[in-house]
Amino acid sequence: MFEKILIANRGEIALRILRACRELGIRTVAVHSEADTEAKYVKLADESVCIGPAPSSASYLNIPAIISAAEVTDAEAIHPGYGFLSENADFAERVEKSGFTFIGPRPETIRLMGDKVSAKAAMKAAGVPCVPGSDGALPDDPKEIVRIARSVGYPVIIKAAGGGGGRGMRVVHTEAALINAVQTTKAEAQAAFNNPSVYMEKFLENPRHIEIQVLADSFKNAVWLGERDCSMQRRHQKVIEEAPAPNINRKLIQKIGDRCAEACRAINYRGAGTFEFLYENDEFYFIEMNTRVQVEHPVTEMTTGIDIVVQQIRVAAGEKLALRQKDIVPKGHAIECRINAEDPYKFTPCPGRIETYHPPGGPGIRVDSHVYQGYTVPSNYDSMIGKVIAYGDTREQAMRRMSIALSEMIVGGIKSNIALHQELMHDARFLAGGTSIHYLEHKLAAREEVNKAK
Ligand code: MV4
Repeated sequence: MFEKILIANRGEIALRILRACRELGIRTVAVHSEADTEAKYVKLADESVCIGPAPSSASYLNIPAIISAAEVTDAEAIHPGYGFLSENADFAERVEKSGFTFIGPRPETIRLMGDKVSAKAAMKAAGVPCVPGSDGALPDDPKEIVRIARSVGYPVIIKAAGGGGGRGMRVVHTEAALINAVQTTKAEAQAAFNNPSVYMEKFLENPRHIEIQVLADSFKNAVWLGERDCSMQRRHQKVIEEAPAPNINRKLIQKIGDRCAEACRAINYRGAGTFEFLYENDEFYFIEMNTRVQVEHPVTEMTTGIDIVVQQIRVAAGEKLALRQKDIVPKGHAIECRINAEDPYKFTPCPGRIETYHPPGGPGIRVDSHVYQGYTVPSNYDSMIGKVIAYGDTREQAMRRMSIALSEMIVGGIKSNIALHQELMHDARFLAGGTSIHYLEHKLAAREEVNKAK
């Protein structure tokens, strides 16, 4: 096992990784920007190194500074967390070339999944069901593009190979709009990702976002840890996640989960990963794979009892997975609310000093947060200040416990989205389970209409 790990991230996930290291008896190095000097995980880490000024481009994305920090502190491995450099294949490669272990998949795997065209081709070949569409990147010939769209059937969606997570996509409803849309998406893709390659899929009008968590070691052992429903989102930012996904046939999920684990073995996947699917009319369609630990990993930890971050570190250190698929039997229900420093209905970020802070507690409540009373939320990074996770025997109990937790929670001095979460815990359609990716935006738009009329 490693003796020392450098945590190349900030905020709640830096603290989460630090806790996993503690449990494994591994010493920690926190790297931080000038804006994060007072952060809790920086104080808790065995060592800390300031790697640059507040903007992430100069600190958390500063590859030479992070590698130098690992060199001067004698760290053996680097955990990238989520966001920042976590899915940057060049970073993973430079970490390994400098003699450190990157806690994540091999750089080639990150590259394969980073290109959404190659990711889809690999998953299709491995037997994972994908959204019907073009076989690979679209050709240049407009006649060919028209022919492909006719065979897929309108509406279609044009997506950038270098995109993902909602960036670089365009829906096309008619043949008249097709070629222009492809040209525009290509130009945008070239500008944003330095890669003009685009592909086409059937556009699914009202799907749910369901994802499968996997874990794999370097010896072709792979397991899946159940699914998460992340449909409650706004502008591609997830707001609430839960496990298991309500109102879906268990046999169907079993089949898809087994396919994901099989695909991991097929591509020799290593580490934690997530297969993202759209789910509509009782069918699953793969769209993308994430090669990192995700914000919402705790709901899976609560339902499986497996520490995903500890497992990431173990397999990166070259251990064999000790988990067997038959022993992974998710139990109960978990739900996570992302707590953001923002206006609960206008969504404008609200950084600043937390004057009062009272986190919730009680049976089944977990709080993953790095903040404390007197902490100042910096304006340089995203607005998430923590996550409340509620576990229960049933979905109803988990939601009830979440509602109690939210009612106890006080974050004073700055605005937070706690009130929005509390409203959602009592939303009849959400309580029924199975709302689509468009539900929250439609609800908020309807709310706006009512407010205008008043
Ligand atoms: C889609 C889609 C409908 N049909 N693909 C957006 C994020 C990226 N991961 C893929 N996305 C979508 N791809 C097809 N063929 C709708 C979305 C989408 C979406 C997906 C997941 C979660 C939230 C979303 C919000 C808007 C659109």
